[in-house]
Amino acid sequence: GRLFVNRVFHISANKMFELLFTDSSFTRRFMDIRRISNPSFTAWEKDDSGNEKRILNYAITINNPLIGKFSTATENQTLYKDSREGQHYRVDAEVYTHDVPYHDYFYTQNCYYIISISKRKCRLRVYSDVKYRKPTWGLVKSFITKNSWSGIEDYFRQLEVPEESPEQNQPSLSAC
Ligand code: YK8
Repeated sequence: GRLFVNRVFHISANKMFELLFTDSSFTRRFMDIRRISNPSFTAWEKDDSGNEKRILNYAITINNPLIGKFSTATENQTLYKDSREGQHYRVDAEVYTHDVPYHDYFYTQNCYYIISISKRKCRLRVYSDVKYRKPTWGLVKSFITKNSWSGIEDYFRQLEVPEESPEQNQPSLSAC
């Protein structure tokens, strides 16, 4: 995946997890700012492997003149069991956008890492990748990747303001 966010925040790891991955009025306002509407969440539920899963459905406003203004989306999130409350969390999210061209060809995978630095500080890292669900022609593939990357970049830009260790804030390629 590609590293889109790598930043230190002045809140605890616990708080960051709460803000991003629980259903609260704060989270709903946060989504609102991120142009996400009509969210519905299932609760976190343990599966057979011991990881926890939940499903989100929502509508997003899209900033791309090639596509319609809205799309519904489904996001499948997995909280890995090796996460330690207050210490580190890893959540993978598969985002399916249902109303964009070629929607049945691809989805986006986002990996979120929250790492505690101190009582009131944590680092957030987010890696994204475009994944293909079936064989896709070169031309279509480059069309999808190009539009996906620019959309994801646009979306995460607001979180990518360098604050500390600026040398680590450059987007780069790395394993997800
Ligand atoms: C989540 C990735 C691609 C998609 C979009 C699709 C272009 C289709 C290209 C055609 C619109 C909230 C994005 C950006 C919509 C928003 C998604 C969000 C930001 C013409 C071939 C939604 C994180 C997330 C992941 C993937 C994003 C989509 O929390 O370009």
